Amino acid sequence: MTVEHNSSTLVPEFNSQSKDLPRQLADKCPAIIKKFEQAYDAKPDFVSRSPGRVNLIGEHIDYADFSVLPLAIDIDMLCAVKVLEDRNPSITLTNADERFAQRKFDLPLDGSYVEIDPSISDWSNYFKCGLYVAQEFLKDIAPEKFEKAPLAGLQVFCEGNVPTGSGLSSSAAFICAVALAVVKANMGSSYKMTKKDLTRITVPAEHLVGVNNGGMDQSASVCGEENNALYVEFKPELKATPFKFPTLKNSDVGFVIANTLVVSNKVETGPTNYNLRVVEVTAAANILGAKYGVRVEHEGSSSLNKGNLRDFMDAYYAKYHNAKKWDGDVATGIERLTKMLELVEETFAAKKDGYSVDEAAKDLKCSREEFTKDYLTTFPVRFQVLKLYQRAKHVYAESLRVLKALTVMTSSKFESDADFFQQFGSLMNQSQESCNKLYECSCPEIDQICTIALENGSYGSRLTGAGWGGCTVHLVPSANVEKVKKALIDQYYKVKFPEISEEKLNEALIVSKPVLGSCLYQL
Ligand code: NG1
Ligand code: MG
Repeated sequence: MTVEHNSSTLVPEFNSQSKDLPRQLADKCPAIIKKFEQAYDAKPDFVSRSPGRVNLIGEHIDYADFSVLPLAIDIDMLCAVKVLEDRNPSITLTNADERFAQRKFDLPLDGSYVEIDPSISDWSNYFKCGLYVAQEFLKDIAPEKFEKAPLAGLQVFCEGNVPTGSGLSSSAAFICAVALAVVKANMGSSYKMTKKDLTRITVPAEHLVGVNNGGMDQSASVCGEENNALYVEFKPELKATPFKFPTLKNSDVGFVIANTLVVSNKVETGPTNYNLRVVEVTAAANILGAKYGVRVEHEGSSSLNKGNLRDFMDAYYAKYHNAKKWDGDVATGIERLTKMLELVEETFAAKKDGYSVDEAAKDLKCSREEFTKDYLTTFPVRFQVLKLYQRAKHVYAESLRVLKALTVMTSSKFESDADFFQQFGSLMNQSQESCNKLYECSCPEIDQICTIALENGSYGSRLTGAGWGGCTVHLVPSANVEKVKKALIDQYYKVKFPEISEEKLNEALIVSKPVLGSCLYQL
């Protein structure tokens, strides 16, 4: 570990005089300020910014509270904001992207929340998610001011280059920038937000539009550090520890991000994909609990109000080994996760074809109605069977790979550069195999891109983010980056999209160093 964890430090704020003004702000603020002026005929007060992220390894385990290895990347969402002094406050939203039309809505005068209708798919819904969690936070820190009074009216101009539905967290980048902006707009310079608070409040924000996500994206977007990847832990408390890639003899560690350009919208596909997986792994955790006679309880809020696979692991170790909850220690984690994989075999291997609702209810010792109410109602899902064996096995095995990957990343003893690339790459490849076969969240385009990259100089290739389309990430020594890019252009992009423009190609293939997370620019 090269840097102390930074989650309780303040979200940084800059202005044009700042010596350390990040390039992301220096490059982009002048343009967005100008666009704001054109749209509103006034100057904004400040700009908030939050980046997208790529996850190197650890997919679909954040909602089971297992640690992940993401980094913030050099694409982001910016919001230029002017605070209005109006007795009937409203918020006007303008987006640089013409696909997203201007929106305006009033802020309730009694201090209640703006309604969000998750059944419609509109970009302003994501703004409202950020607004909602920021308002909750404001009521918490300054009840006398915000309990019964409206928030400040705003004019907002949004501009971003994180592709939507691509697994690079456009939604989290937007929501984090919005929540930060709303707190800033309402508290002025009297209050400085910590990274930890911004992460904590934004993690559940997307639940409001029906996505039952974990906390990886917001942690990475908020806590990103220049030139550092992050080891993000969710328990015993949310913590993002920055670390540098190892220094190799003859090569730099590079990651190529390649977008399949197959868009997967989680709000629309949730019932059969993302939200269904959350249900499957939560049901698996509780069936394990029933079988081994332990109470699988979750501390704090959880979207399904049920314990998850990490809670089961802790409960099992408490009962059978009189052991404390896992505190994140790597060796202990490896030992316990290995045991969990055995229990998954014991419990589910006989039913690899999956569970019907009745079968799951029987193993949980509850009625069909109770199961439906507890698992299938808050976030509606559609399925033939619940594949508990495959999903639980993926979560425990993937969590184990993250610990091994962290060990490789933070080691300095490599026989050769290739030794590092092979060790880390092989974990990434195993992750992809598991996402494909066990979690079934890959797709033919992802598989194709991974094959091409691996044949042309990548050591590890996998999907990143939720999958079912979206982006892939490839571990590529700097010397091979151009070769991998060219192969993907010739063999994937130009074949699948013969008309593809240079501009679109540049957006689809990203090579980015880790960048700073959320920040503010004061005019
Ligand atoms: P993407 O696809 O980048 O939005 C999603 C979840 C994460 C995590 C990954 C899978 C949201 C907002 N984020 O990421 O929490 O579960 O999938 O590892 O849905
Ligand atoms: Mg998203």
